[in-house]
Amino acid sequence: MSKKSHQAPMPGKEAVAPHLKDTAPSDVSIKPTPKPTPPGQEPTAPGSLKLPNNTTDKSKDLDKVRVSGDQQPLTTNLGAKIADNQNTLKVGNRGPSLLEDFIMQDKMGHFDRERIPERVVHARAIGAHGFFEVFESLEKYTKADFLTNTKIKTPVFVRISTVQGSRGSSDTVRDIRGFATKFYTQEGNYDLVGNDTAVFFIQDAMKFPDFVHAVKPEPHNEVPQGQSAHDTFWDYISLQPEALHNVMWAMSDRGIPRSLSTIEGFGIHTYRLVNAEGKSHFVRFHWKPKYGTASLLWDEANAIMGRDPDFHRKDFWERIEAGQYPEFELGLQIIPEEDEHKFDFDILDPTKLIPEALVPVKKVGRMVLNRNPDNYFAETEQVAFCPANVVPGIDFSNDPLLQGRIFSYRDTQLHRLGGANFHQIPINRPVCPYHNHQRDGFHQSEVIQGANYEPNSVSNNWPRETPAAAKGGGYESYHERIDAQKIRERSPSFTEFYSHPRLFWLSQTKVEQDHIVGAFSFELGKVARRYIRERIVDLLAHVDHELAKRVGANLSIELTPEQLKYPVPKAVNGLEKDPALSLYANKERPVAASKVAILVADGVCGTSVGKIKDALTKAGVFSVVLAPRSGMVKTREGEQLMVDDIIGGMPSVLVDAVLIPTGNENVATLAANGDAKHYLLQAFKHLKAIALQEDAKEVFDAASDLVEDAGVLLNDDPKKLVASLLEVMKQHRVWEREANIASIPA
Ligand code: HDE
Repeated sequence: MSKKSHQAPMPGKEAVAPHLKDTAPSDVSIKPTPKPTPPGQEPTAPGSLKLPNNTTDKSKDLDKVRVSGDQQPLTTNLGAKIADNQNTLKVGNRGPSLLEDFIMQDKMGHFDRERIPERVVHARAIGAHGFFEVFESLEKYTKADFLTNTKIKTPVFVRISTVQGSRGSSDTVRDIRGFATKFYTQEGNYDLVGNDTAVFFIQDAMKFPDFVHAVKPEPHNEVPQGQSAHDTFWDYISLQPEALHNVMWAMSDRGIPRSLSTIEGFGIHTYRLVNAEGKSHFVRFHWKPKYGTASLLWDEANAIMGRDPDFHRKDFWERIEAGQYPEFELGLQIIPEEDEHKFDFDILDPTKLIPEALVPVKKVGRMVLNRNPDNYFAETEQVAFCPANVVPGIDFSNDPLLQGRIFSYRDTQLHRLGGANFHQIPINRPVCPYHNHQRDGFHQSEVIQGANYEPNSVSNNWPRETPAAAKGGGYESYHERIDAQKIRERSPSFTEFYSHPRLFWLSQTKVEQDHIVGAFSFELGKVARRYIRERIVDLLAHVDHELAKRVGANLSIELTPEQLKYPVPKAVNGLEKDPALSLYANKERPVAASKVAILVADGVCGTSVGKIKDALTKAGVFSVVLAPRSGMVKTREGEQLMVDDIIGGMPSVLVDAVLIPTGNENVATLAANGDAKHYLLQAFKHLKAIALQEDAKEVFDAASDLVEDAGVLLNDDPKKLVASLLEVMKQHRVWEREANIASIPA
């Protein structure tokens, strides 16, 4: 190599000795605006600065530890001001470096310890603050203050997660979503740690590590990330028929939600509510989304993984910033003790759901998530949920999965958060006082005064026990009478595995069933060992012959005569179908917080764009203006129109519908633009509504292979066009189109 090619570029004097002058100017004028910000229109900033009216006891508590470096000198962690943050201390400007450089050690030593162990499951998530309020007192069932006092708004922090993938995995993978809520009540923290499926994969906590090992990336090559489509997962499932019910849910559209605000949540286990008289009712918890249930299509979910792996995170963040707060109603299925054995299954079995058609869900309160965290690590990463965190009035059942969880979560936090004082981390601290004689440990951050044992007389025996009481008393476990032998055994009442998956399957609409068949076929197609595929098809044959035949056909597996004779499972308590298990049966959903792309180019009718945007905003729908180039386009009226992104930058998989306004030049440009034509092809293929104003139909025609149907809307009047678009969007997708899209090349 010639000497010349080795020559480093000669830096100027300023670059060799960069100092404060080279860093950002002190007058950093870009500040978060104290008003809602529609998606893509302003820089996203920490939400809590934006809306001072969403204050709760928890946000006030966090205010005490919020730190801002605004207008402050840069210092070491111990407060010494730093004069040079660019250069290590060296012997001469060409080194070597000196051990004495405490500033470098302070900075690097902290950096080297920035990571903590990620959660073994549920590593990737969004977090949000908000409040919960109960509609009317539930004192008939529980003495819990936050469920009986209608005057209070209980602060909450919610974390919604995927299960399999690590922290950096994609949002739209096919997976279960975790749905964990921490209620900061005046009687202590109550954690409802649930999922977006009504059931779980296994019946006993003992099996959890095996199940998780099987679903996680395989041990030899750590593949695949964020996916269950691999051998070890399906091997495990094929050997554990109890898992089949939850697998059905995961293979359904619920496995790929459109938004984390359009999922249902479930506490899964049966719990107990205990009232002031000590009477107990069994209960199952539900979260019902205000924005309805909606999912992605598999092809769309796959495309989003590449186009925007943070899709769900951004969507949730944007909804909160824009004031379209994710909201969920708390629902209870209450079962009197005397009805415990009324069902064909055991209500302690977490792989079985209690059909809503048998026990209706009583809506008892609502939770509004109206505030984004300020710091992902401090809040969403460090929050520590635990099903053992209960308050008086809420108790456990003997579900053997739940019993194991009561141990595992605290144990995992001790490891993950580095010691016994993780309850002092601000996001975990209760908002009510807490005192005891526990002391010391790593990172003790309180200076506790007084006696550290009990009973004591040196501090007059404070803090003292509080006797259990109807109100404000100490926690008292439910006095359940149990007369049994100590034994390691599964209850025979847990051993029927097929009637619940069948109920789920039969309750789906036709398109949902098609998607389930597609999902099984896709996942099993990735399983290299053919005998595992065959075992799963065999399991499916126990659920429903038709389902097994259809999945088998896609894998070239034919059912044997014996398999075709498998008896049809009994209907659950005589119930063949429950529409509550379908996402789309008889359900219209609110369109608010959906996103519509408006495709424009130079020459677009600016007046129409204005009217279209106004009509969408009025309905609470977000709009994004996309053009062949960033910045601005020139309207037909000669004005500048602000563009949110380029067409290829926000492909149709990231929006719910597309609209093209009129304008000769605009239409001609888009009709000749490959990105615009692909936009329509893909939107059409993904069953989205397409709205075209006047001559914009030419763009649709230019994207050949498309045929007009009920989801292709034409109108000259921008307001009427938007009105018809919103009507179609209530159905979420143009479902009847699905039969006609196989040949669309998108
Ligand atoms: Fe979890 N689970 N789990 N799980 N789980 C964890 O706790 C565990 C189960 C759920 O956003 C871990 O902090 C065992 C059912 C959610 O921080 C860990 C068993 C349900 C989250 C753990 C189960 C869940 C977790 C990992 C079987 C739905 C995320 C890190 C006995 C009702 C919470 C952590 C968050 C997290 C253990 C089964 C939901 C290891 C042993 C059933 C939503 O402790």
